[in-house]
Amino acid sequence: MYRSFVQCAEEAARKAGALIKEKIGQASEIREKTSASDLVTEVDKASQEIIEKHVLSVFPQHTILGEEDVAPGAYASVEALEKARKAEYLWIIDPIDGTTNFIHAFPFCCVSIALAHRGEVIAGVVYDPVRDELFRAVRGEGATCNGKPLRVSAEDRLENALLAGGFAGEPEGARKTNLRGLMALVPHVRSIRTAGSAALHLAYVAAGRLSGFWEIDLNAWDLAAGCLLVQEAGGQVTDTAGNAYTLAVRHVLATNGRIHQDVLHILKESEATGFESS
Ligand code: 2AM
Ligand code: CA
Ligand code: CA
Ligand code: CA
Repeated sequence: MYRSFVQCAEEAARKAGALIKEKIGQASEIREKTSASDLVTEVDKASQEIIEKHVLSVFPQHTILGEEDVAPGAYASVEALEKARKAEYLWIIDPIDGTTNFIHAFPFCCVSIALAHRGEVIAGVVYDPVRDELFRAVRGEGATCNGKPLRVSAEDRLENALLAGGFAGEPEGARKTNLRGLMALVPHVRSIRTAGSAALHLAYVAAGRLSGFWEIDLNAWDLAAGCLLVQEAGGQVTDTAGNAYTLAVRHVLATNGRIHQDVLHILKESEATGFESS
């Protein structure tokens, strides 16, 4: 049964991905949601419609939570968890993760689709249409990229670890916190990338290309599919205070497991595990 769910997610992601690939760098309607760094285009909306239509054509009784259905600036993670517990099956959709990159023709964006059953994520797909890489995970059955099994990196020394972070949210809130974390971590690691798509960074942790990813102030749709990928590839996902991942988490740390405590410790020491307004 889980297999047909993930099959549906994959079909939807590929359909939407084809549009994203065709339109990258060519959005014609770019609108600010809450600020000049929080944007939406007609392609985000079209992608969401394609995914919703596909999912509902296969599972008409299921419920959908898509980023572009939610009011700008709303934090939907707690709501997502509540909705997910009530709705037997909830699809959590990010129609373009990395909209800023998509607008700027910086080729690092993806579609993220997860399915939660009574609040637990059971299947997830992250699709990068530029590289045609389809990452998929089914709870208890592992994770793959284009059919090949994924395994997190074996790196256990922070000094050899390549990490990624990001700058979601408000300049004076989450971004400041992310910057504190970045400044605290950068002396201890090989390097840090911030390429602008949380879901794709998480897929890269699952694939062992990165040993860890953290970011403050994300939403359920940024995280749900990517976090399952990391868990199913043998990694560890918590919030930045070290609590287990749930759909309500907004401040995330996902690693290969081996470096998890070291990174947590540095983030905690630097007080980069949350932000003032939360
Ligand atoms: P998005 O492209 O779907 O908006 C960039 O650091 C990452 O944070 C992206 O995954 C981006 O997803 C996400 N993000 C979440 N909230 C954001 C915000 N208010 N501004 C910019 N990026 C945000
Ligand atoms: Ca967005
Ligand atoms: Ca996103
Ligand atoms: Ca998005």
